[in-house]
Amino acid sequence: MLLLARFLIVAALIQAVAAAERPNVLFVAIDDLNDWTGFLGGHPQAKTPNMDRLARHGVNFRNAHTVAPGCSPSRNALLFGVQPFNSGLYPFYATDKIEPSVLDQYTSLPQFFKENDYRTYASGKIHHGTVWTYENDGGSREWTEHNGERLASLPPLVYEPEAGYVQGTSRKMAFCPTTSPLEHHRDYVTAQFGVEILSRDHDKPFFLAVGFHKPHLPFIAPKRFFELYQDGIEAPPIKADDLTDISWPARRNVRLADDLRYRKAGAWEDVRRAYLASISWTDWNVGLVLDALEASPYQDNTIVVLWSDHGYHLGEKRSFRKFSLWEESTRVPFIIWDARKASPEGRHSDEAVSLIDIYPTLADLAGLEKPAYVDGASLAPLLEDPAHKKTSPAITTWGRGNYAIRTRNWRYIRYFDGSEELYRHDRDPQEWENLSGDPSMAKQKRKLAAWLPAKEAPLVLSGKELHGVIDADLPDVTEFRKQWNQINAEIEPPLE
Ligand SMILES: [Ca+2]
Ligand SMILES: [Ca+2]
Repeated sequence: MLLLARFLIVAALIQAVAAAERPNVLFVAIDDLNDWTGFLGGHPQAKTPNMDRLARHGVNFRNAHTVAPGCSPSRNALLFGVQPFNSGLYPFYATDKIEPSVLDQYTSLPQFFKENDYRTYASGKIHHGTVWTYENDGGSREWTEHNGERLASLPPLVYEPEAGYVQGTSRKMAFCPTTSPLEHHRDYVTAQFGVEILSRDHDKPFFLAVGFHKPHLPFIAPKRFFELYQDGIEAPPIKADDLTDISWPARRNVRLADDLRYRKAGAWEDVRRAYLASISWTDWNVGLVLDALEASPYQDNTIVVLWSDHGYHLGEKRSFRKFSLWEESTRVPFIIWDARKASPEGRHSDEAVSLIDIYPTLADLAGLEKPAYVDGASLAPLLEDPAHKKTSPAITTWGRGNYAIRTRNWRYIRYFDGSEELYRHDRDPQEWENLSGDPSMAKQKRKLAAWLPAKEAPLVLSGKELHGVIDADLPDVTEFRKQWNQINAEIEPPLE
């Protein structure tokens, strides 16, 4: 009996020590950042010294992909740890309007840490919409008050077809410097919140989420970040007739009207400059938080994970923004730095990984058991040894029935109607030549297609918002084809 009691005391002590030594998590979310960073090299002029430093310290996942190329489905998948084809959360949602029975099946990542005796804090954009699971939800909620941008002095300039820069009513399409004080920028306020949390004494491990809104539209940033890009801005490689070898559901993911508008206004260079300025501004804010971590007592016991919710097109495939199953949309910056372990600088992995892996990875690194339903796999073996080979691909979903399978060297896309694309990255990094019709590729295609989801959850209807896709639930292409050929008439002959 005495022995048992002693055993139980020792076991409880071991558990308490394990809890006390649990790592903190600094969770840095970025909105709409593609590979135009120093550490991914997607644009030769991009200046991101702070994120580059983090990438050197940690493991830089250079072939990382979003779960879904839109803010809402990407974040729902990442934060609830469930693939869209398992949850039915394919398009955008007003998260607070989703039938509670749907989300009750899942434990959001911050909630998971909270239930495991962490303090949880958040500022800025983490979920797309409201899901409150943080310590600072109650009380003053002071941080949420800063979510609106107070940019009184922002010139309301937008691009309009033919007119170029005009006075506009919508600020969403603004591409210009701001002149307001730093404190009026919500990303600065978000960073300051992170800095403040890192300066506190914590009695428990913490999960601190800081979510930056930039470089999401409007592309606005303080003037000094525009001044970093005064030279001519290099255009990404674009193939003129790139869209002739893909299907109509694929073309639906192109933003042809935006491309035409910027061509006519001669505006693409300004748009790209403003995007780069917004990236450097984001990087500067990330740097404030990283500096605070490095100056804090938590530096040696914190896991930093930095990710963007999806990539971005800036004219490639005649498209703008995200919402596609191609590399520009799916590839994301993704870095994990587990500061508990001394590691050589500059480690990276080129294995295809997915943001769905974040949940199981963080649970694993914190020594916690993930909920049974959680999709993805822990990346701990790759953090231990970045040369580790992975067998499973990264899967991206865009509408029910539309999937991209990305491996180290291949991208295979299949749309709900059976149409396909196949790209080989060592020879065609821009994904220009669709090889899916090549008979010699049949075996390769079969191998990749074996990873397509075997089952698809039905679309969740409650709370559904933007559903801008042609998929198994919105399959009709007739109207879209007509629109496309109208918009495109000046540039190309009609496509069948
Ligand atoms: Ca986004
Ligand atoms: Ca093509």
